[in-house]
Amino acid sequence: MGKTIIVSNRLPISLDYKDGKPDFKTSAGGLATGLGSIFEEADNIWIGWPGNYVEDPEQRAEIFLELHEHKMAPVFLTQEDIEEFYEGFSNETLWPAFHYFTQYIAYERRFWEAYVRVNEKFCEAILKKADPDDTIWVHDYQLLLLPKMLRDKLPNATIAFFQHIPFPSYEIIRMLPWRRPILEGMCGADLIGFHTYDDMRHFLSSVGRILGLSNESGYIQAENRLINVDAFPMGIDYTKYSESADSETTMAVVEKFKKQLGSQKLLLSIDRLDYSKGIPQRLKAFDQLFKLYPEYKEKVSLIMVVVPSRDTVKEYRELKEEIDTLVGRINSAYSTLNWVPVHYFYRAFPFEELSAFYKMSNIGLVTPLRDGMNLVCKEFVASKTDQQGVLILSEMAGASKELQDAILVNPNNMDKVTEALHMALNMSEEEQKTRLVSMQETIKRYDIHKWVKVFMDRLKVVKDKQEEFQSK
Ligand code: GDG
Repeated sequence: MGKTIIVSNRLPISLDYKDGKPDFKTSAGGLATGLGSIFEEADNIWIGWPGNYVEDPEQRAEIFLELHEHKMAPVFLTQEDIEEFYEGFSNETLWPAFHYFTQYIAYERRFWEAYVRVNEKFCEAILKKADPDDTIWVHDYQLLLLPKMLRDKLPNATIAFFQHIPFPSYEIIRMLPWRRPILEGMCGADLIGFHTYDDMRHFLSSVGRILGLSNESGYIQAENRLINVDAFPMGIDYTKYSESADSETTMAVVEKFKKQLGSQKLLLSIDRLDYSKGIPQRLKAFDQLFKLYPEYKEKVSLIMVVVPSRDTVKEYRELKEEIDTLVGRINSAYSTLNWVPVHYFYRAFPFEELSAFYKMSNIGLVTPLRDGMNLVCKEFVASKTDQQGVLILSEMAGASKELQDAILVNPNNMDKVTEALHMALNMSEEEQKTRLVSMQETIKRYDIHKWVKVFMDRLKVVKDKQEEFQSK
């Protein structure tokens, strides 16, 4: 049994410089927490980009050594790689395509060439560390070609792939000039995981129609290999959120915030700046609430956190302007001297403050137009330790498949979102509790640790089947 190598575009760290020396902070994101149990074992390692452009070879060497101490290995990207592979093909071609924003897809040959080049760079970095019997777990859409590149070099390695964003219908995939190498790249893995059954079905249908490979119960037979494809809905670190909600630190922050805010009911929305998140649509539905139900004026506020992201890209800059304008319009129309309808923050908050927002808000408003899973809604539910609160959740988020006790809405249907707000604001305490208890049971049972275990257990089963198949 070899070691496990985790591969993702970004390493789970943030890199700064203090007095000219690299200074790392490990980021406690969901993936890092979940994979922590595997990552910390034996000689397992994590390979990825540290997230900055580092030109100086001496600095690179320092980073290399420092990361080595943390069982990580860096893949360094050049300015060109960052622009063409990361911002280009990953974020301007695959991201919009996979989220059904076909009008935003960039069809640039140089982006594609950079994507191939950087996937090869990752492959080389892995080959320096990998032994033939290692398990390599590749994550997400920036590295779709990597499983095949690795398979060509390490035919017997155990290779898994998990896609964190949606996998769209064949009708979208067929639009991409590079559809074939993309699907072939993914099929280098033994196990391919998605968040939902629909993503999985879309992938199998594309593989069938574009590569001509059929499947039986999620097993694709490709030349001399079996590939298993399935849905593994990702969970959160439930205990971290539920415990934090009741911690002294969080309670103190809640207390402080409440004093500043007053007694109005609070809606909460937290997203990275992205057109897939449906932020303008959400604001319009909120605006309509005051038009249809003026009695909510001065009684309800929206806390809206938008985490800065990709703001070098034109569509994101335009989206930011649209959000700024809408918030300005709503606030200027309804604000009074002691009440503001939208508390809008274009920045990230420390975990304790995020936790306080989850704890103190009455309604979680999570209405993406498209989302692979969406962890914010699960974190909101886990933080409701007093079992009071209502989740309004988009049908287009992967999480909606599990959280059927949320008020589910089509985020494009403004009237329905406004009605959902009205319903949530009037829901009895008893109903809030019934719905939350049911959702909490689900999220607690399928937490991030369970997700990793189920995925890794399946990988073993697939590998055994593979051996059986090849020995026939
Ligand atoms: C992908 C897929 C899929 C947000 N604001 C702050 C903050 N956050 C944290 C949240 C949450 C995370 O960021 C966002 O999680 P999402 O699931 O919404 O989205 P991504 O991780 O960007 O993206 C997505 C996910 O992968 C997992 O597979 O669900 O569909 O797009 O954990 O809490 N954290 C802090 N301050 C903030 O202001 N500290």
